[in-house]
Amino acid sequence: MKLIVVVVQDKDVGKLVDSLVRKGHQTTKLASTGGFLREGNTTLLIGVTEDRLDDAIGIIEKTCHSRTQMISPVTPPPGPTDAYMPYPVEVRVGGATIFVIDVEQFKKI
Ligand code: 2BA
Repeated sequence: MKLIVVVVQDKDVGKLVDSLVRKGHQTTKLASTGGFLREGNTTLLIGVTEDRLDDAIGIIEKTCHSRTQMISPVTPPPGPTDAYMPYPVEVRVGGATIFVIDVEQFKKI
């Protein structure tokens, strides 16, 4: 048994959960916040048997898209600030950040 922990953009999550459930994968959806952008994203927990792992990851790969986002630095850099000109920086936010963890025990009571 494996546990997939996947961080995805909110824009992709509806379609992703639909596709996973349609293929019989059970999921738990958690609201999360990225440490860098400090914006909402979604973390899914997906428990799968090993023979179904590739199928679940394939669905994630097919459904989640990376996008670029502009962010404006709000904090001036350390040191003299006279010449500080905050300008937007482009950040590429991934389609999905996937962790696969071995599950020692799985029980439903
Ligand atoms: P955030 O932490 O909000 O990061 C959003 C995007 O900002 C990242 O996309 C990356 O392109 C960029 N970024 C993050 N830290 C950066 C830094 N120190 N300098 C420059 N750019 C930086 P992704 O890498 O696709 O990550 C998307 C979200 O997945 C992250 O949102 C975070 O919530 C989660 N994540 C990514 N890597 C993780 C990790 N190793 N552990 C836990 N969560 C992770």
